[in-house]
Amino acid sequence: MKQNKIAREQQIAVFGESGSGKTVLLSSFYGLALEQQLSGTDRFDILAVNNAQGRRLHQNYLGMKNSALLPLSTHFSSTSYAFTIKRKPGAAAKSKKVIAEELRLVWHDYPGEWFEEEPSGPEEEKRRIGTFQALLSSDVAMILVDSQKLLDHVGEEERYLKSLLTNISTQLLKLRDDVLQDNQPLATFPRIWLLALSKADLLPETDVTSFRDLLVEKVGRELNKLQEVVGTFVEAPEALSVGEDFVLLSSAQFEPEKIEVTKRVGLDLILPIAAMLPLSRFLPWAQAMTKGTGAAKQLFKVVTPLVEVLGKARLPVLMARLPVPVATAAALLSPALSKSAFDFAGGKVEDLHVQAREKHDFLAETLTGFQMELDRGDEEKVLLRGRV
Ligand SMILES: Nc1nc2c(ncn2[C@@H]2O[C@H](COP(=O)(O)OP(=O)(O)OP(=O)(O)O)[C@@H](O)[C@H]2O)c(=O)[nH]1
Ligand SMILES: [Mg+2]
Repeated sequence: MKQNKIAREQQIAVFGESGSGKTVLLSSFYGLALEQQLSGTDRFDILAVNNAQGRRLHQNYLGMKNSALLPLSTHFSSTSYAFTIKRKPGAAAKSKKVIAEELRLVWHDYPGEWFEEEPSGPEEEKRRIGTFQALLSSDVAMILVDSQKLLDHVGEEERYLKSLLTNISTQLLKLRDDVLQDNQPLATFPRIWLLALSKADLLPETDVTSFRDLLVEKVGRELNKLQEVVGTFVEAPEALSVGEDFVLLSSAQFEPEKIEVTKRVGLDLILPIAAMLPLSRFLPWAQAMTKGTGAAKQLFKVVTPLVEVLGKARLPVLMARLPVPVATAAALLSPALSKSAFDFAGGKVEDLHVQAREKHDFLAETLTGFQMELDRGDEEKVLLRGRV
């Protein structure tokens, strides 16, 4: 059980320059979760594993909400925040397997200045390498594109966008030798790199399609370069999606002397993105790989616990839009998930969600809820998935 619990941990690494909104995003996410305003928090609690960290985020949030105070820039130190997603106490728990029902999210916050400045000494350099190793053990990475910077560069957006992406590629390359041991590519590394427009409230006319178009038009080459750089880190670089998924984010509406924390965009998508994108991508990738390689094993390791939760009947519904034969892929995962199970036709995520709730199957209810949230994000043009 313990092993399952840990395997259901999803990590997200958020990359962005200093001032791009990383800490505000994390603080709003947590504050809204505590106030049960985040989607799904009527059913589950999101709790910081470390109380002191949780209190600091909550304090940031309350400062914004009540006094229009902004968190301080994250200098020198980096921190990983772990959250557990737990069924609410009192919500019908059929069994006592409460611990096994947890999901976990680890969110890496780090000082954006690290992408822009050289380390101040050997100790800081060591800390940076350690942080990058932690960041890079995530399955999903998100690069923040700052709306404020786009506004500051109207008509010459490519200058800002090029420097943002080039800096990330350059920093990754610089750290490559320290992160890779003996130049061996890694099985575990973020394979999904989304681009997120932060402070999207500043660009109300921009929907996710125009955000994607802007990036492809202005910095298509730099995105290809980033993909190439990321590819040098990983085993099986064909199993990567860099710059294929896009999302809009706004942590609050910032008005003079008032921060309206209830007006936000995309925050409800963060958990679903961290949990569900790896599931829908990794399975077909793993299937295409030679069985038994480190990368294939790692991909299976990430998705197996989720597949187990969803069960054989639910999987094809969630993955119906995948171009590959899911049945074969899933059969590789577990002999129990035999092909015949995947002949299950029709059915909707919504129906499965209701069924899971009726059965008090917390994890299945949560994961199908996440999938519905992603679909809603598509419809509202806040999320654009390269492959669904
Ligand atoms: N309009 C708007 N402004 C935002 C939003 N999020 C952050 N900001 C502004 O951007 C500033 C910087 O945000 P932070 O979250 O501290 O930035 P950071 O990425 O953590 O920066 P470092 O810690 O220096 O790496 C905030 O003080 C706000 O003024 C948002 O969603 N909308
Ligand atoms: Mg910060």
